[in-house]
Amino acid sequence: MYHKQLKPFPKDFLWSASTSAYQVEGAWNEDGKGPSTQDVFTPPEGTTDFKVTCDHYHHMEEDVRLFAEMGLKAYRFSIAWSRVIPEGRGKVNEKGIAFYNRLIDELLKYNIEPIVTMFHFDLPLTLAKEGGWSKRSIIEDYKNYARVLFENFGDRVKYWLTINEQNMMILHGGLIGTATATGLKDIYQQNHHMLLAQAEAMILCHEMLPDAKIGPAPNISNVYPASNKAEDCLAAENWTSIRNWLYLDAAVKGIYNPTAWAYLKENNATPDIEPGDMDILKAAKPDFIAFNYYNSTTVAAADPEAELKTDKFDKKKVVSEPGVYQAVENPNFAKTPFGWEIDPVGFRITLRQLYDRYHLPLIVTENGIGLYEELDADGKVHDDLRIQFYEAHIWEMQKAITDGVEVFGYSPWSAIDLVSTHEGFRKRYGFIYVNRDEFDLLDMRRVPKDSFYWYQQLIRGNQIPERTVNR
Ligand code: BGP
Repeated sequence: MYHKQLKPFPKDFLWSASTSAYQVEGAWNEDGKGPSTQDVFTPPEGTTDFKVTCDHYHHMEEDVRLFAEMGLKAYRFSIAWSRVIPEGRGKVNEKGIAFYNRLIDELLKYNIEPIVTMFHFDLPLTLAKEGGWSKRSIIEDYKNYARVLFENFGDRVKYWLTINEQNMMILHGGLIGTATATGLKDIYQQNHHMLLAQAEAMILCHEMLPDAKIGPAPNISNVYPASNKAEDCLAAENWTSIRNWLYLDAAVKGIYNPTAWAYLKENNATPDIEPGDMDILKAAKPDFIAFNYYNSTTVAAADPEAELKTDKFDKKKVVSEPGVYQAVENPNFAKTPFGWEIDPVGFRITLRQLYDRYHLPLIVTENGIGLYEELDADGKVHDDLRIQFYEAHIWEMQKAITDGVEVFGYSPWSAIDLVSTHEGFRKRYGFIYVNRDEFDLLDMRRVPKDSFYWYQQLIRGNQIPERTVNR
């Protein structure tokens, strides 16, 4: 739909930026922090680990000062479960609590709203060794962890995100270092436990913090059929249910999506559901949906007799399931230097699909472009591609708002350069450059990129700055 005039962004729109604890903090074994699964994850050869990253733990005040200079209205970060409760359950680490207290206070000093992800890919290793999300007792562990967070930070944190990208952990856990499953049945049992843990946290949050808001944070993307053939359209429906709605139907409506359930049945992978489980899912009501969007997906029908296919670069990533869907490239899109398709219109479509389906306010908790970058001869970083990427996506978000979608915040990835899930420090996402290489830590100097000043201007004016690029 073409609009002659776009609605302005709401006055109190949360212009934000995102990070996650294990990708940004470093200090992996300092001040009583227990190890997490990410601390023992072996990255692909030639890729750095998460032990230091951009050392935000030791640069926190300086980083927050820069976030304030950029004009951020909010900052989305995650709390490392094993920094707060080193073994995942039991003893609380006061120094961990103290760090997040300082971070939250520092943000509030500059009127930056903290948005907290409670769990972002870094399960305490002790729990993982016991079976992690496969064990039902983890629901109680997560609930107790949630209680510790609400007790300690609930007086200042109003926005809570339960679990980052649960769907990516279930679908691509090998790639992002979270997989511990022994098969499809086990992975969907883990998924069921995560859904229950999330539901318990939402219920507890509403009991303990009546003024706070809480919601899930999956990765959602719209799925195109490769052609207008009915079979391709059906494959797109299949994949949409398995990739998107399975997670949100459970989080919002407290039900298992029927198509996804049929897929699980077909694969003998339905989770064991105990009496009362579905009541817990139903009783939990999110206040909003947070979602991460990087790109769309395109799929074709997949012959039931065909073989299951994995990604040519990553054998752990399934890209085709016989009889269900087959991922294909979409020739209509340009790609990032890391091969991710760029689809801003798909972002608008995704926003609309989510709002149409669930009628809940939305916040975008990740969106961004990974680039190879270095300091230019003038000591700066001219990241015009990133500005173009954001401009195009924010423009489409404004169109979605004009379409009637309720969006209350945008938190791109990432506030500052950090370590990517599996492609190291060379894949930079930040508004702020950090002067280190893949393995050489150099001086860790912070240098605002051109996009930093562009975003600053956007936030000040609450609108996309005028530029000469062709929209
Ligand atoms: C999301 C994760 C983030 C982040 C981002 C970019 O899936 O929530 O943790 O890293 O993707 O992905 P990558 O780091 O693989 O480029």
